[in-house]
This record gives sequence, structure tokens and C-alpha cells, in this order.
Amino acid sequence: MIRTVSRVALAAASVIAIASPALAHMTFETAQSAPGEEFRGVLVLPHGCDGAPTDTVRVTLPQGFVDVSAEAKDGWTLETPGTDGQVGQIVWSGGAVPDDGHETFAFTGTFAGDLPETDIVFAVEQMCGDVALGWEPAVSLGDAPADHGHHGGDTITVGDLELTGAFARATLPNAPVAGGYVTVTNTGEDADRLVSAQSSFSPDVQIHEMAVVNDVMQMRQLPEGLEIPAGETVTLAPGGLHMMFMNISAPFVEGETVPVTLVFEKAGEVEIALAVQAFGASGMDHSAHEGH
Ligand SMILES: [Cu+2]
Repeated sequence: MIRTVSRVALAAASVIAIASPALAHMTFETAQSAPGEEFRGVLVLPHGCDGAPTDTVRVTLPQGFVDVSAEAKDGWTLETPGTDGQVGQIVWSGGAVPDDGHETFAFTGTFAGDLPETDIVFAVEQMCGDVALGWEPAVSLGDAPADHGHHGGDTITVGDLELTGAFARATLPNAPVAGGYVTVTNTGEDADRLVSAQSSFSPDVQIHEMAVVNDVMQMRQLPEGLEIPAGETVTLAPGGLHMMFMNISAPFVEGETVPVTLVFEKAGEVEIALAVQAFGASGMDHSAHEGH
């Protein structure tokens, strides 16, 4: 039996759900650089492997990441195998990070000047005995989005849909995920459906609901998307329905905007800009638009 609970009850619980191991990703502390620039990659272990301590961390370096040096750690063996004098992998082994430890592993290198201004993925294996977890933390070599698109406070119309109050909340420096919110009103005679969303800030933007399953608060992906019934308004808000930006490539910074393209079954695609509010904001404070 699954029931949707009230937004008030969910507000406090959602913080716990976001911090749960199932949703924690391995990311870089800083994930922004540029072609030709030196980069210090600091990987933060999100957790062990299902309770077991982490004993090996192996990073496979992408093409074009050169002049690499890895930082040794007390109690760990450091190896940097490679070919032709180029480091191909960095392997820390023989240590033990408990499941609840948040140890960091760091290295420095330079992105080649001829790399494209896109996201560069580092493949990371986290091993705990026989169990291995795979991660793909990325570094963005592009600028922050130059075109901020529509103002977050505007009403945007696409087909029979009106979108208002698009916002996100600022993320803490190491947060792997972020939520996005918008209100959608269907003025038409037919139901529509938000089927997917895309953003340059995340390789995987999911549509989530909050629900209580066996008395445990959970957020769940809606694989079929979200129905927008004819003549009704559906509100995505903290503690309830939300867009979930997985493995974000850069923090959400208060005062900036995050672009996201929403794909509706009938109305089609529309790009909106989420106005990033302070960490913990409810989205109900419209003071940011005074004098607009
Ligand atoms: Cu979520």
C-alpha cells in the first residue's frame, strides 16, 4: 500500500532521503575547469559498498588529461600505471575507509588545450573486497551557461500549458543531486504528460515523487512521467513532486539560473530557467522579483 502524504510532513523527511546511500554519488569537490588549465581533482567517497569498508579506489584517466600526479595517503599504497610516460590510472589500495567515512582521494593534472568545452568523465572503481562500485564523476570544461534564457519569474506558455514559478534551491558544495520545481497549469481540454527533462547541469534529470512505502519515506522516480490533467494545475515543490538533477556537474548557486528543457507528450519541448534560491528556500518568497 502506497499513499502520498502531505507536503508539510514531507518537508523534513526529504532531507534524509536525499542523503541516503542509494542516492549519494561520487563526485569531485570542484567540477569546473577549462581546456589548458591545471585541475586538482578531489574525489569524495560517498559511502562504502553496502556496509563493507572501501579498500581500493581506482581512477581511469580520460584522454587529454596530462602531467598527472597523485597524492599519497597514509596507510594506502599508491600506483600510477601507464604507457609512454603518461599516467593512465591512479590506484590507491590496501587501506580501509569505513562505510560511514567520507575520505577524500586527490590528484592533479592538466587538461590539454585542444579538448572540447564539454564534460569530461573520469571512470572510478570503488572496491570493498569482492564488491566493486562504478562511478563516473565529471568535470565541466565549458563556461557556466551563457544564455540564461527566460527569467525565472515569468510565465511561459507552450501549447495549452502555462509554466510559472520555476525555481531550484542552492546546493551545498559537495551535493551530488539537486531538486527543481515548477508549477504547470493545463488550460486545454486534453490531459498532457511531462515525460522527461534535460539540463546541461546533469546527465540524468529524473521526475520524482515522494511517497511513504511501508512507513518509510522514499522518493521514487516516475518512469512514465507526470500527468498534467486537463484544466488542472500540478505543482512541483519541495517535499513533493520534483525534478531531480542526478550527479550535478556544478553546484547550483543562489542568484543564478539553471536551464532545463521539459518534454511534454502533447505540448512538446520548452526550455525554462530555474531561478536558484537560497539553500532551504520554499519557493514561496517572491521578494526576489520586486521591482521587476
Ligand atoms: Cu528525488
